[in-house]
Amino acid sequence: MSEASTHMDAAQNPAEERELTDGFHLVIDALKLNGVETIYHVPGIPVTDLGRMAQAEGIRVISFRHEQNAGNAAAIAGYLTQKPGICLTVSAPGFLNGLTALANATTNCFPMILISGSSEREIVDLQQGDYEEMDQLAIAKPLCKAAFRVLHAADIGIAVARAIRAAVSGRPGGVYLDLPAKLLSQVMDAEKGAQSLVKVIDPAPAQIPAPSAIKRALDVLASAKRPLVILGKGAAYAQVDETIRQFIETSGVPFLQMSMAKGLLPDTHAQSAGAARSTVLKDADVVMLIGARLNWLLSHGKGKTWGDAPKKFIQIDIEPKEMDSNIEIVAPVVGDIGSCVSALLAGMGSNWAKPPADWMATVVAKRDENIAKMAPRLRNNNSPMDFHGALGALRTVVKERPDMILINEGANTLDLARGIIDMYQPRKRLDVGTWGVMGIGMGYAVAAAIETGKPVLAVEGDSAFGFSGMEVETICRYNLPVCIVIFNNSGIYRGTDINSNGSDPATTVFVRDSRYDKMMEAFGGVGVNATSPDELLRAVNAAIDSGKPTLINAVIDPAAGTESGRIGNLNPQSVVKKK
Ligand SMILES: Cc1ncc(C[n+]2csc(CCOP(=O)(O)OP(=O)(O)O)c2C)c(N)n1
Ligand SMILES: [Mg+2]
Repeated sequence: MSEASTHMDAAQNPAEERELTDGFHLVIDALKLNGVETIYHVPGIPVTDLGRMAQAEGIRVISFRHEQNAGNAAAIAGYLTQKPGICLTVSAPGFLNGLTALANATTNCFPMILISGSSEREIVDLQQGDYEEMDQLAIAKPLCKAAFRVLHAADIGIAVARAIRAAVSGRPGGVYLDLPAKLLSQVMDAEKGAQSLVKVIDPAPAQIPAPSAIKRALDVLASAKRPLVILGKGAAYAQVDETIRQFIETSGVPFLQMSMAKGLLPDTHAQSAGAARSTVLKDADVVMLIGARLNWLLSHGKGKTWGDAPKKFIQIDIEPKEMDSNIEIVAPVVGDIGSCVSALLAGMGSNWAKPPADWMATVVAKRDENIAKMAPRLRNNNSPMDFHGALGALRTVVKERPDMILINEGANTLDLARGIIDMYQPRKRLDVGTWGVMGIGMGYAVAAAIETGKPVLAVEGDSAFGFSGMEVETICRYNLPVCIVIFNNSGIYRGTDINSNGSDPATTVFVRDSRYDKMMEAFGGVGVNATSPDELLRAVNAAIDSGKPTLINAVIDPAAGTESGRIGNLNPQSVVKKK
């Protein structure tokens, strides 16, 4: 086209003289302005071009095989970085697939934003049967911290800002952002569009605890004869590792770390009561919870687990409603973990009296006794392996490579790994979290590798792995340094159940002698079949040294596990069940 004709076209259509932008670009610009570097995604109508354009504009867009895994990746990215992880999905079914991850993120207090495309509002609201019709906003609302829909391109900037602030401020959680298809192609003046964007200032403001609450907490702590501190993943999320270490060491109090808090202080720390859990829960007289909730994982703060000795609870949490959720909290401290722990530390001064020496001595004696009892079981080289032998090998690998990220899901595979594998650095253990949900494995593995650049070891029950297993292709496609170890005991809990009525296999058993390692080979990764702890150890070390995507099929005795791992007591019992 000649210059003259271009000029003439523009004259006939004055809109072309202005620079224009559209919904697609405003979403991308708003995310970039707020430091979003990665989007976890599955393409399709109406967001395929949004993903493409985001990639073209320099955002890393990781394309998954299922939205639940993309959502889990976004959630754990949020946990690791304190910035909301972004998951981008298509409408209705894609949205619902991502929603499980959003709900799980909210339950675990991970900041995440699920952005889903949606169908034509007018048709959806009249229920006239649009392509992938669904009132997504209404469905998302009860399952997340906040949910927003944007109808005008000029509102995209403020909507993204609100979503970010809602996700990370106060107690973090999931946020849903609904983008109808029409919005993405809406056009507006580029300059006005740029002016409409909002960079969120101080997205998670410090929340300073009241001095009186700090004094009350310290008075209770000082009065204790057998104090205990419990660190939860909220404490790990806060990234104030050094302040927490100073607080623990100045206080002289033994501590327990909840599953994902393991490694906040090394599990081998002199004050760690990890291997004396049941003793300290029963015998402590004052318990200080830091970023840990008194939910089912701590038996709601009452009952047999906590023994008969009267107890006082101090709780530090950013969410005031957490206090007294299950039992009375005598010293609630509301604020962000960093501000609260700093204030406690300042209030303790330099002459803080450590708890009576006989308490720490009792804890240490019990802990060391339990560790010594366990040691020989971890050194067995049985084939097929039992859980202890296999985990003994992995324990060594983690000890030698403390900055590696460990992902863990399953039942026996989870509960035993949690107890056996010591962690040495904060935020290195990522697992099933508050819900005990299966299916986080590969999503977490992908995001952990991408967000941290560290090698990832995913220790997976064979059932647990199945929930997200197709993402081994994603791991190979992006060539991520992920080593998956599948504890293959041919089933859920065990591989030995028998159906008492008919020829179908029992509900908890899988195909015997299956070879998950072949799945990895199908996509160009390395597959290994390991039948002894020694073989397993060698294979994991080789995988991590090479940085190549690797899947190790660890052959575990099908009879080795127990029903539901360590939480079999939660199963309801039938009085009429035939034995
Ligand atoms: C989404 C979801 N579905 C089902 C369950 C119930 N569940 C708990 S553990 C588990 C699998 C346990 O088997 P496996 O991963 O092989 O571990 P193992 O005990 O055999 O080591 C299942 C299905 C769950 N926790 N989450
Ligand atoms: Mg299993």
